[in-house]
Amino acid sequence: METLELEKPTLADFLPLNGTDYIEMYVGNARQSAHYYQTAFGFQPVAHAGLATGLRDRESYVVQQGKIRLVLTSPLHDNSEIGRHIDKHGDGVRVVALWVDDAAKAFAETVSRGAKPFLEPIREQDDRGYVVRSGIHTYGDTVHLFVERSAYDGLFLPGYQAWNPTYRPADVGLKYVDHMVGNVGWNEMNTWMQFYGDVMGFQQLVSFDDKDISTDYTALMSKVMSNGNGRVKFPINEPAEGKKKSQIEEYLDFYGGPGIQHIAVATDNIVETVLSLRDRGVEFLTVPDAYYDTLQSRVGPIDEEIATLRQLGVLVDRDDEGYLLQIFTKPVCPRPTLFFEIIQRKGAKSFGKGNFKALFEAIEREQALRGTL
Ligand code: TYF
Ligand code: FE
Repeated sequence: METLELEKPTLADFLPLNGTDYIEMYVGNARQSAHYYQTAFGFQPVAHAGLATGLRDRESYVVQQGKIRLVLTSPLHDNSEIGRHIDKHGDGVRVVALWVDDAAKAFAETVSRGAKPFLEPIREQDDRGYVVRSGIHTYGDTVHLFVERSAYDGLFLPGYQAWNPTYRPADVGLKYVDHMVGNVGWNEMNTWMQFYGDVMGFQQLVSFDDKDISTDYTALMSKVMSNGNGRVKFPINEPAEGKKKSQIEEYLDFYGGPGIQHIAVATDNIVETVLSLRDRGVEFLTVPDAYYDTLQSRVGPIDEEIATLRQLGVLVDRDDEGYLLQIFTKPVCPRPTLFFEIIQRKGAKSFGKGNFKALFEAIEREQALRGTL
């Protein structure tokens, strides 16, 4: 069973965060990516910036579902910072933007604690008010922007115009970003735990059953950092030696270094959400049938029909406070790098790590049945 505790008593929060503001991905074809997130994932069109708004170097589309805002950005010329990011990483997350009340203070507090500056506080304005943004580097080529928007009531940011296509597939019930996971290099997990602790004032969410996590099963190590109010949670993975090549090492090889591995988005009806996503062509990791044979005894009574979860491949895990349901998409790009997790929490505050062991054991039971173990 997992129980989460803050490691230290909460100190005065020098970096208060209201939540995730947006996630910006650098992609080869922002127009087609935006169409994909509309069509497959049910994101709604919001705003656009590019040649039509006077930009010369990039084109961006903003789509939103619940509180989840994605920005898809492509370069308009060669030799650009965006193009180099795509060449190195493939499509991937460049910016994890955090919503703050004071972007200048967020910058000053984090830089004074050792953050590498990415963007000095800058105020951008249009007829809907102004936004202040600032930013710092984190692992790999990933950056955090701090977005202050209390004096702004426009659609997204100054410089963007409304994007109002008639094509608007329905949403699929996605509500908010639950967590975003970073993969870092061999033995780098503690460095980045310290970064989120010392530089950003996060604390570790400690869980009892992941004592030096399930390396027997998964060849990775993972710890979770959370900001003070719990609205921003960043699990961090590093590879470990195992029987097979670590999936984290594979990510690092294909991504060309550390970066965002998955974006976990919450729903309050995972069965309906996953049914819609499957209808629209989103592909999920398959789960060995044997996983469901022991599910009831592992997690106890749950509201959902196990037959339904089995049919969809939804996973379940329990901790001291409740349970959670989760499912993972296949990577959303050619490289085995970025994927999405759909999660529904029913009290549980953990991340489903019991599923590593349960999945591993299910695979072994099936191998034993086939006589290949
Ligand atoms: O964010 C996390 O740490 C979890 C990790 O079957 C995870 O999503 C990965 C696979 C799995 C259960 C949990
Ligand atoms: Fe996750």
